[in-house]
Amino acid sequence: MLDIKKIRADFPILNQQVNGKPLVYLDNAATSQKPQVVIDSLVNYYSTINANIHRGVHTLSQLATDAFEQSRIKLQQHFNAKKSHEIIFTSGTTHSINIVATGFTSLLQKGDELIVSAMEHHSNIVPWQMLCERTGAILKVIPMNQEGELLMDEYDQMLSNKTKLVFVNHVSNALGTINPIKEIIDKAHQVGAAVLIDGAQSSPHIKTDVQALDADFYVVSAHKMCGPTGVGILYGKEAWLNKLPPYQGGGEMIKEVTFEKTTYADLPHKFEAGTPNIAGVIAFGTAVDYMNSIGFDNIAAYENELLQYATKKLLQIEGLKIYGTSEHKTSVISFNIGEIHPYDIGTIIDKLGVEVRTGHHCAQPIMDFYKIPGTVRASFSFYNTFEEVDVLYNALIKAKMMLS
Ligand code: C6P
Repeated sequence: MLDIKKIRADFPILNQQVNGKPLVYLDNAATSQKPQVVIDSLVNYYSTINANIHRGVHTLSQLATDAFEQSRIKLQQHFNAKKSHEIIFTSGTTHSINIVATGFTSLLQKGDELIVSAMEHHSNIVPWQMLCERTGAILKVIPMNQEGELLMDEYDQMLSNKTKLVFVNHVSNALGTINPIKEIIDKAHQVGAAVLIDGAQSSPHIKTDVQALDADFYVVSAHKMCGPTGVGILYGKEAWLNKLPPYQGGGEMIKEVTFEKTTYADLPHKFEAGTPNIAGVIAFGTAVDYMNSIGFDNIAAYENELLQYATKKLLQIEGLKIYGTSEHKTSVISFNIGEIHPYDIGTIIDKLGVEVRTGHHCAQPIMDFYKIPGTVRASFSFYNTFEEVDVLYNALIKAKMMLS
């Protein structure tokens, strides 16, 4: 199906040793590795067309602007947005959510209700809590079960004509659960609420059609999709983006400035004040092309095989408990072994070349739910191999022996 050997050759970082052992990179949910074409795209921009965009009549500026805008089209096509100006370039998911949360300040009243899920990353909790503090709106939480699945009946009960906004992740970073976002969106729309979907963890695994979903906002970080850090998108329906005020004032987001009154530029520039991450945006387009050349169906099928194999293998370790056991999940395994602290496991297996994330994964409410300090999280990408799962397994056996 996928030629993994060939794919791995695209990622220069994978071919190295860490602590004297071959690198086994299983922290893809934190950030993915970058193929050579993406690295080349960054270098080519700086070595051949580096100039500020939308500003100059000179040739370099026009070449840079064309490449930047070409990337917007690529992102529009990838997520099937109706219009290219519905794609706003941001510094990442966190920035995108803050644009929307801040923008809603003037659109809410005291007593309005907002709904979040129990399995969100802090980025999709804190900006909304700040919004509630500013406006007097009330935050309600869709609970989850032990498997790490949302209780949809409870969601149904929460919705009312007071509900103004619902924000949930498409995929949980700490559990891997794929949430039923189409149902969540449709039900919210029935009561007139807008929906923001945090696509940070779905975008590396699932090709999303924002029009088919009917999402009002969909937010993504490039660095989890083989792209560079410091860039992402806010997709918003045109009508919503027109309704929201700009987030930052500055250059490029204006139509006309006088000391008496400033008028704002049209979309997308209204939300893109200042010089953006030009190289990052261009390389994001390259990353999306790269992932599409492999194919999201192929990626999902292969990663699911890896997930099934790794789950079976890891469960052979006595005392290992997996958090997030939904049937619908991406290639993330969050676990603990007995009472051993996740940090200790992470530290030992790092010495064996295995890189995983440990801790609360910026999702403390999930850890509180399970009454644990954190987990060890192994997150797999399409360039990982079955042999690497075996290396992880052996490293965990060793860590368990040393720590028990
Ligand atoms: N999760 C993880 O290890 P930024 O940092 O803005 O690119 O993405 C924030 C974010 C928002 N939502 C979800 C679901 C996420 O997983 C993340 C980032 C990383 O799980 C780093 S904390």
